[in-house]
Amino acid sequence: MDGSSPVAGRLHQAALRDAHAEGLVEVQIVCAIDHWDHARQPLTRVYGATPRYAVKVHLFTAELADQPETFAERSEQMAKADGPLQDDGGDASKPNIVFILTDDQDLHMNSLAHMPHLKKHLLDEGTFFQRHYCTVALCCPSRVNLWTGKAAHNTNVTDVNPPYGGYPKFVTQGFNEAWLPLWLQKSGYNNYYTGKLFNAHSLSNYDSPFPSGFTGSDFLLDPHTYEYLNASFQRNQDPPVSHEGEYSTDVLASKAYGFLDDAIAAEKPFFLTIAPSAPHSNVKFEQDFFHGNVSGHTIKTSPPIAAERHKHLFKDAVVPRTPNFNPDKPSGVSWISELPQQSEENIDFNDEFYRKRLQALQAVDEIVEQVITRLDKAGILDNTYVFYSSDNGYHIGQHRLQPGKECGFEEDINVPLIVRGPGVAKGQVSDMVTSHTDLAPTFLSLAGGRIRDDFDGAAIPITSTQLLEAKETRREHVNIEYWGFALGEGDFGAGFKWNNTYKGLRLIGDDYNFYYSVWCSGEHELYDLNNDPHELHNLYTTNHSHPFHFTTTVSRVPSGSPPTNLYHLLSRLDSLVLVLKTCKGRSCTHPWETLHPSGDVQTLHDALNKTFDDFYETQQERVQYSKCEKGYIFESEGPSDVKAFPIEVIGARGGASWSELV
Ligand SMILES: [Ca+2]
Repeated sequence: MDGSSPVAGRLHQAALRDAHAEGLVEVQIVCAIDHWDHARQPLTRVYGATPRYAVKVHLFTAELADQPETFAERSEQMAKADGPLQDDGGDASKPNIVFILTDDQDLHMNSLAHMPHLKKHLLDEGTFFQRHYCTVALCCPSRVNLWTGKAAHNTNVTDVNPPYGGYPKFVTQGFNEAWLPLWLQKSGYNNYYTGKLFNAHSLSNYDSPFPSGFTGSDFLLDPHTYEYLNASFQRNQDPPVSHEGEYSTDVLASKAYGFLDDAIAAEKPFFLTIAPSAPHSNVKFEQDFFHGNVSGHTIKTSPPIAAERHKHLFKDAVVPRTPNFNPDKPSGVSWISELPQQSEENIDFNDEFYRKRLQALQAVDEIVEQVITRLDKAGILDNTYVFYSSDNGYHIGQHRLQPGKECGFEEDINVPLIVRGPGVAKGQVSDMVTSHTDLAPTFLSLAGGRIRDDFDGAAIPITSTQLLEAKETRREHVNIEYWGFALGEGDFGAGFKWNNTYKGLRLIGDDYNFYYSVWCSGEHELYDLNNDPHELHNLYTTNHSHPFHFTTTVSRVPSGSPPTNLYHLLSRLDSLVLVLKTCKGRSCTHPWETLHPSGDVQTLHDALNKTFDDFYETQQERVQYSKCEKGYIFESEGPSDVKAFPIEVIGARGGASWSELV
């Protein structure tokens, strides 16, 4: 092996040992940072997962590889010497970022197909990430997850209201001093935000304290956040202003354009978030709701209200009649499996609810058009990334559910993510598995900021080059979490369902596509979405010795992976949830490494090797709760100790050679 040649690809602990054994004295590695999936942890801690920059790492002696502290110190010196990973002041050449974040917008009921401006300016001009997920299908926990880059079990903001969530909980958890706007400021960005920030951010607590990190802000405030014709906005450090009688999304649009003008005039890179409440239900709260009386009597939900100019649209639109729409047989587990089939009157009401959501989205679609037009007119469109997403998804009628979210079904967790900007492929669809936990690292990467050690996600490869490079190494899982209530919205909603506490796992490979969940009630779900895309057949309820055959919907991949059975499969999925339910940092992005520190296992197929049967099936504890809680109470969430597979049992490299590893 030529020690002076660049080596690209996987860097492996075992490979480093081999390099040492071969007497290698210098390795020069030049690769995009997303290739560091298999690198030693010290390297990742130093460099983060910033895909924009290529880095050079010199290992002057192979011995350094076995001395993590020295290794990290040396690497850090080089990171400083390399320069671009350092935070800096305002650099006008840095890209601007506009983030349009809607509330409760679905991906699975075709809302995007009813937004022509979004199609023209974002889908046709950018990349659509069709496997993007929120990790908590509820507004506030999802937004805190998104703005901190941390899993909900690490933010411990798991509800919309105190004691387990809401803006006050965000503050007491210390995140007003540790979140994306502050990190972007450190990278020289002006930050602007208009719209909904968090739930329970209200007329009474908007200034205690003010959200930190903004050059300009104009927030929608509770209790009027979801009243389309009675919104209250609160600008910078001014008192709140009522906009009763005006259309909320239009008020928000004018504020967004004002901030865009300010941002352009400042001649500094900027990050502008536009967060309308559309297409969320129109909600009226009674005062008691905010004083702990959370019930169907203190919250009144009704369909969203459209702007007058859009009320005539989509007269024939109905909720897509997918196989899981109001099915003849109940589906799901827990309270979902007890739902009655919906009556014609109920379905008619829900179809009208659906039409009003599409209508309410039209004012958002106009914002998309205006933002692009204004960026173009200012001559900065080519240096601006535009992101479009929703805090969580939405269901109407699937699995007999009334309008709402809070479930682990695809309708609720698989949300739109569209990105356009420099280097982003136009009109492309990516099947990369990504989540809201990745957005803070993504934005910070684009801003040239230093990736934090405690991020539970990793920057999303967004350019065509990055996507290509990440294809073989990007992870396959999303960690889904939920605590507390589910709320059926609308006239037939029947209020709150408690004990909606569960942990879920989405796992997607070339020939598998699973959703696995464990509920606080002890119930489980396993759906094979390649064969059951609408999640109607819970495989967990069938005999676990039943064989399982892998199949693929990807034409380039032949089917025919070795058959296994449900017992083998479930033990691996459950163990992955055991890791993810308390993961921090790298163990969230690389959970297989916690189970297999040698690095030999990177995918479900690797883990299904028979060598590991006893490890997964008898040694590892199963995920289970001791009690259903309304928030994250660690003591009620059962076993959390993860056993690691000992390295020496199968040898350091699992039989792979140096050449296979690099
Ligand atoms: Ca929401």
